[in-house]
Amino acid sequence: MVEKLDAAGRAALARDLPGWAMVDGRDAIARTFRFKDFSEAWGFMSRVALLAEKQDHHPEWFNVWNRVEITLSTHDAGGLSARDVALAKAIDALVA
Ligand code: H2B
Repeated sequence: MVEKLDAAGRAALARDLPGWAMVDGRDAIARTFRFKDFSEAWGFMSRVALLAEKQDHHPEWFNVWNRVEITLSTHDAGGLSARDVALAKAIDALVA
């Protein structure tokens, strides 16, 4: 079982992951990414997929053309954990 993020971890979210927001009604964070076109969006998704496999932690996501919406939550924890924070930071680094 994976531990849920503690109060300090949650307080750090706004500071460390300013592009991400809490999802209404769920213990999850989400961010929307926009690209020039589908090819750029798909390239980004491919890089995220490799990160996800490396971290054994996988996004919930939705893509329409140049837009990629990513939601992160830890199913094994029933909510946010440090794994979501680590993946979100790695995803942010792809677009930094
Ligand atoms: N991804 C996410 N988002 N949450 C999980 O709890 C999770 C995962 N668990 N990827 C991993 C895979 C688990 O199912 C495997 C067996 O390690």
